[in-house]
Amino acid sequence: MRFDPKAFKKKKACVIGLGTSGLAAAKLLAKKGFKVFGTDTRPAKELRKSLPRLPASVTWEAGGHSDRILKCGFAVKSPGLPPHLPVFNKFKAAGIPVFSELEVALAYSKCREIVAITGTNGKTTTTALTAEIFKKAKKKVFVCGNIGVPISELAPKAGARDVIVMEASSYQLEDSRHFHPQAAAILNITPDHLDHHGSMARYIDAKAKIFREQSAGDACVFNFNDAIVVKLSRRTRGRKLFFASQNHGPVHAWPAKGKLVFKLPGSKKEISLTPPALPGSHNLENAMAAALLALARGVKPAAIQAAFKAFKGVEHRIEEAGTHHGLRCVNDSKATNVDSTMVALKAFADAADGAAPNILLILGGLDKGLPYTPLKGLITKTVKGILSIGSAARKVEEDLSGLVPIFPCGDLKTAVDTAFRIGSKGDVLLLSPACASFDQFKNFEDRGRQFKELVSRLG
Ligand code: UMA
Ligand code: ADP
Repeated sequence: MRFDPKAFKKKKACVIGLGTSGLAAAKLLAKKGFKVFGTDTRPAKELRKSLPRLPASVTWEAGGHSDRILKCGFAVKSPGLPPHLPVFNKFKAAGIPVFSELEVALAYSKCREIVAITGTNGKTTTTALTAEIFKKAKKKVFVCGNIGVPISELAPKAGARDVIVMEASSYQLEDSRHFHPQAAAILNITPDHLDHHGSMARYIDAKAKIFREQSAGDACVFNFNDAIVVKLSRRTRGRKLFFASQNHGPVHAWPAKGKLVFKLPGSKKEISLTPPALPGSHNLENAMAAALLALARGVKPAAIQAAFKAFKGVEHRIEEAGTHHGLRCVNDSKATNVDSTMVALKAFADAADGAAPNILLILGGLDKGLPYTPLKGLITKTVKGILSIGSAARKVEEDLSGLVPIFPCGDLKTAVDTAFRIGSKGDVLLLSPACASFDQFKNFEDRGRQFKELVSRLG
């Protein structure tokens, strides 16, 4: 069932989860005249602190989801809640429809141009760059979604001629049945969030929802070097656009001689652009995806080139944090899984061009249940010492033993201290932890900012 506000007029709305997106959805629905009941598992004391002033028509409960939820006509699900929670069985048994926050938000948007980006890694960077391109093309751009700004907050403000550039997580996509972006991209798919989705097949199916409602007039950008993504591309009805690391097969974007080359289907003309000045071949992929999305929507190459030139990357993604105490410090706190740490090490390996390993790597945090062993090859090539932190430290030490010296540090401050003690001039101190942050920090941003503060203070 599609969320049709008129069909639920005078019904009470239940918002499940009062985090960033639930709160925005509650405010939106209250503004649209609904009585809203919010429910959250966090204790009232904690919740009260994080709830800004809510409209009077919003009531809420804390500490769990009681049967009061069943007095509502429909429910809105926050993206992070796993779909197998008992609360959703209750709604199902009572015949109460549950909608995703994304679809409720878009039901109130006039916007006719939605550009959505998903993938296991690279979503935020590609979303930010895509938004920059549309801005250079003189469009009014609304950037929202998993990037940190709830869709409910921004999408209703976008007009018919504006562009919504959305970072779409697998959580947001999984609950969406009618999501229809005019241009979409799937950057890559590797195992992640399997605890939430239950299996790799379900994770892939969630990602596939980004193009499920597309038709021939729409475009979907795929990574030709990712076997899972290529297989998935066979399921789209939209126009397929592929980017790849080389010009082979049916590809529409590839790097060549320091440039990015684009050739759209049906066009004989090649467009050659200078890529953004960002580290690593993964950022070339992000740039190709962003440009293909824009080209598919008719943006002129000059606007793309201007955005490429201006784009400086996003905080916490292989971000230079200054040279302190002779060590070049790099904050890659957003590397919250093994794949993204591999990507960072590969970027350093490519730039080092065979030079001796000089990275002191801070690894660890909250474990995500996958092995660290895939890092072995790149660690041998690039890393001279591992500084282990967080609750995953023991597993990191076991999985990576015997390669390079490992310094069990426990926490970030000790890791930074140790690096300044053991490091030599010209070494790189890299925070690219391959783990979530929630064991010792509020989130990855908090971890990254603490790292930057520590290196500048202690160094
Ligand atoms: N909660 C319940 N019942 C439960 C479990 C949780 O009530 O059984 C409550 C929690 O106590 C909390 C709320 O639900 O108050 C959390 O909701 P949520 O997990 O949907 O998170 P939000 O704060 O709404 O933030 C979400 C995204 N978070 C997740 O999907 C986990 C944010 O992405 C996003 O920026 C925000 O919406 C705005 O769109 C963050 C994220 O970590 C960055 N995303 C994952 C990732 O990138 O890997 C997917
Ligand atoms: P996401 O929003 O999907 O987490 P980000 O743009 O925030 O992606 O990047 C997070 C991390 O993922 C980066 O620090 C980098 O290590 C890695 N990464 C970025 N882009 C790519 C890509 N295209 N392919 C693989 N890994 C990437």
